[in-house]
Amino acid sequence: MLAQEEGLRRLTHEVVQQCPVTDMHTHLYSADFDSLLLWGIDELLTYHYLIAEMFRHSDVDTDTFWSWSKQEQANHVFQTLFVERTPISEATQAVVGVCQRLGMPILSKDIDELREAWGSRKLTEHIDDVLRIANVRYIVMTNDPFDSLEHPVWMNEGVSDQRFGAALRIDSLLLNWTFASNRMKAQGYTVTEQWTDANRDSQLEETRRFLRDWARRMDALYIAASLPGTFDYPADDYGTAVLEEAILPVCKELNLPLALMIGVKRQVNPALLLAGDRSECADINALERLLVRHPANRFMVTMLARENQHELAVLARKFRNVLPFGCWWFLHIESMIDEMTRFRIELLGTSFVPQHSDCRVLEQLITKWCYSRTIIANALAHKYIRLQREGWQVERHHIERDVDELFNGQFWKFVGRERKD
Ligand code: RAT
Ligand code: ZN
Repeated sequence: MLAQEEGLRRLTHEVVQQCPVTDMHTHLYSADFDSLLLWGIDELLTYHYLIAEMFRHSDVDTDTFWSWSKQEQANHVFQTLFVERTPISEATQAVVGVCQRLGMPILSKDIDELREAWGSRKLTEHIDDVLRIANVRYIVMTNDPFDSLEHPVWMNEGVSDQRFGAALRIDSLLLNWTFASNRMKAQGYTVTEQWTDANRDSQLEETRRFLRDWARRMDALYIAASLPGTFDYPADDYGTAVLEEAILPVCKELNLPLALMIGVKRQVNPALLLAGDRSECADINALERLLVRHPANRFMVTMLARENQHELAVLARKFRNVLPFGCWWFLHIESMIDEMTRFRIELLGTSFVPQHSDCRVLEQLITKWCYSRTIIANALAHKYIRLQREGWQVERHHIERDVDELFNGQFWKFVGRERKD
């Protein structure tokens, strides 16, 4: 590589590292939510991505494992994946990276030493430190209106930390009406488990009222649902009615995008609990029909199967009301982020959101973003060098503008809100 090109590559990495990011989908909470905010070594080690990997090596019976305390589970994961083996998978490497960057003694391979080191951290300062090291400026949570643990916050002062925003998550409204209707009923909405011709309109009216109330209460940035790969649209079921006649109208009325996370097959191995889901390929035609029929709605879309990624990027070229985002879950690995980011840039320029962290444990922000930034910078540098070879002069402010658009601008423009800087 010519010295000038090496300079451009280094400049790109520098800009990408320095640009604070908006993390548009996480499972993190602000400290207002008390025990819902997960942090520390025991939570890091019992992350469900690691638990699935531990079960591949260990003979421990699943019921026995789940009967253990969190600390005992963490001990077993640590022993299996970090002491008896080399932590080379994406999820295990991330724990090593978190410890190194926070100055925690991972090399001692002594979990009690790690616990002790974490024990000296004060949560409020720790949150500041993690966000500073990860260079994350804003975190979008995933907020479940049916989770009673969240209610004390929403029914009182709301979120006090301005770096955290809400996303109203409503999977069960589309996938499990029995559960959703009973929870809605308990909150005072007049709905029933059974759909009949006679109650259809009032069920939908109450669902709209429920969505409006919660979107306003949370000041939600968007409404979100994750869906199976078998998602079909339109379908002759209550799900399509709820989508078309409740969710999409409320999104339009409140000017909110709908985030669809498509391609998860839940509980293929229920014995693994949260770790028991897998990815499944979806039919992109369902999404296409949704976009065709609802041009006045905005959709943020991520898909879980690798097979769906290229066609999603192509579809996004045809519909500006869709914003592809992130490399989700099993795609949040070095090789997939690299592949997806490259062809997304090639097909979409800067009109997508390259990554979200999906963190469940606070400290994961550090490595999930650090690794993603490096891969994204590599992909961008490659494009800038090629562009320069074509005769274009690439300057620092161009790179800054592009990276800011990818890391912040696309999201805030799409949600139609003022940026939180
Ligand atoms: O990535 C995850 O942790 C998954 O368990 C899911 O939560 C997924 O990201 C989702 O939002 O449904
Ligand atoms: Zn998620």
